[in-house]
Formats: sequence, structure tokens, C-alpha cells
Amino acid sequence: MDKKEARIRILGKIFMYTVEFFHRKGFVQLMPVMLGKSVDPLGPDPGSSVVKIPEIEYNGQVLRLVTSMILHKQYALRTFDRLFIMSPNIRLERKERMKSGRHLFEFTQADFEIANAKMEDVFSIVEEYYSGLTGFLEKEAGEEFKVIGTEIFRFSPPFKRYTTKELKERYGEEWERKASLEHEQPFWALSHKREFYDKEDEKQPGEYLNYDIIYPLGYGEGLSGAEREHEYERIVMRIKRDGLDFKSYEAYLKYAREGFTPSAGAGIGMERLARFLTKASHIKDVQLFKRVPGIKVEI
Ligand code: ASN
Repeated sequence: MDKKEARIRILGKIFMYTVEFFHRKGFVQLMPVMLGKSVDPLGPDPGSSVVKIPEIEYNGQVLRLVTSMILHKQYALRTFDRLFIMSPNIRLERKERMKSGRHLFEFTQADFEIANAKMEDVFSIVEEYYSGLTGFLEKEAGEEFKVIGTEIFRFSPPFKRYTTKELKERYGEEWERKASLEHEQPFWALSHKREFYDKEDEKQPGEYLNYDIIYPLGYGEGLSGAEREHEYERIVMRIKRDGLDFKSYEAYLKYAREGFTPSAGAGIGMERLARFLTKASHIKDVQLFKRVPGIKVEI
């Protein structure tokens, strides 16, 4: 086994841990969809550089390649209270993103959602997820880590929490990279101005009930999530404010009008987690079929 093979095997083991973890915590696993009528707009978000969301026409409908299943998760809460999906996402990022070391135009996230949950509920489940991962990998992937020559990272939650405002004050606009380099444990970055489905704090407009996990040592963002806007009027107001085309959200808004359950959730990038744990300089090193922005695919 060489290093490349070891990294790919470790990603598979992380996937296995993730599926088991969510089942054990009482989540229902749903299968992913790859096409949707309404999909995540991925913006406005300063972190997103998606050039377009591809559409196809099939059976008299316009279907879009799934950028994330966030809108499907809200729909799924009509049936299930705790759910997760190992969800492949397509995000056609600008080619400059090839240099970031952490962008892929196809990747998989473990995307979960919990009815009637608040941020704190997500923090505790996510921290439990990370703390159990080390022991699992010691048992399941000791050989692979030996080949790479890397100790298995010990997560020690609770992770520190900062608002993006605090991070900007301390590190400037490039806070993510700088703060990541200065930390030895992951930390939570709270309150990002981004997509319409992340809940705005009604008591403090301009603040958002959302969060990212930032991996330390320069590896950067690895999870993002939020409490959700679930009320029709607020969703419409946010879509308007973002200048999005209502036609793309007709299907979603139909169900929003019937009322969504309040919820919170997040998505954990599987390849980013494997990259961080295996100390790969570029995320492509955990993929056999490389999907790097700006680079032609082999097969
Ligand atoms: N999965 C993310 C969330 O739950 C959304 C995303 O991937 N853009 O908030």
C-alpha cells in the first residue's frame, strides 16, 4: 500500500464511521438525489465561487444538478425528525480554486438535519462525532496511518467559539486561513452572512444563527450549518433580499407555504475531513477520480 492508496482507504473508513454514528444517534438515512427542481443557490456567500448551476430538461421539467440537499432536507422533515444523507454535490467552482487545496467540483457531504433543534444541539452532536472518530480510526485504519507516517489527530471538544466579527477584528479579511494556522484544535466560527435558508437572528438583524467548523493548522472550513428559516414570509423576504430568481424556487416555496418544521443541521465534507486527518497538501490526494476546479478529468 502506498500513501495515495492509504488516504483513499481512510476516506472510506471515515464514511463508514459517519454512517454508523448517525444511525446510532437515531437518524434515518435517506438516499441522495442528484437532480432537483429547487437546489441550494450557494450564495450570496463570499466563500462561494460557483460559476453556474447546470440545468437539464427532462420529461417536460427543468432539473438542476444538486449543489447541496439543504432544501430537500427541509422537505424531508415533513416525514422524519432526524435524518441524514451521504450526499454527492456538484459545484462548478472557478478555476482559481484549484490552488486553495480544499476545493473539489464533486465531493460528498454527510448532510444532517434535526427537527426543532437549536445550534447548541448541533454543537453537541458534532463534537461527539469528532471525539469518537479518533478511536474508530485507531481500530480500523492503524495500518493506513502508519503508511502515511501521521499520528491520528485527537479531537478535544468542546471547541472554542468565535463570531466572524471577532475573527475579522483579530485576523482581518483573511481570518479563516490565519486563524486556522494559529489553532491546534478545530473551532466554531459563528454568524456568517449567507444563503436565505440560514436563519437571521430576529433579535439582532444582521446576525445569523449559523456556524462553521474550521479545522486547525491551515486546513480551514470543514463543516457548515445553521438553524433554518422555516416561515414562508421570512423565506420569501430573504429570497427577495438576495435578488434570486423566484422561478427556481417555485417547487420549494410551494412546500414552504404549507409550513416547514423549525430545524437545525449541518453538512460535514467527507473529503475535507480525510484531507485534514491524513495531512494531505491538496484535497485531490484523497480522490481516485480527481475533480479539481480548472483541471481536466481523466475518466
Ligand atoms: N449542508 C449545508 C447545511 O446544512 C448547506 C451547504 O452545503 N451549502 O447548511
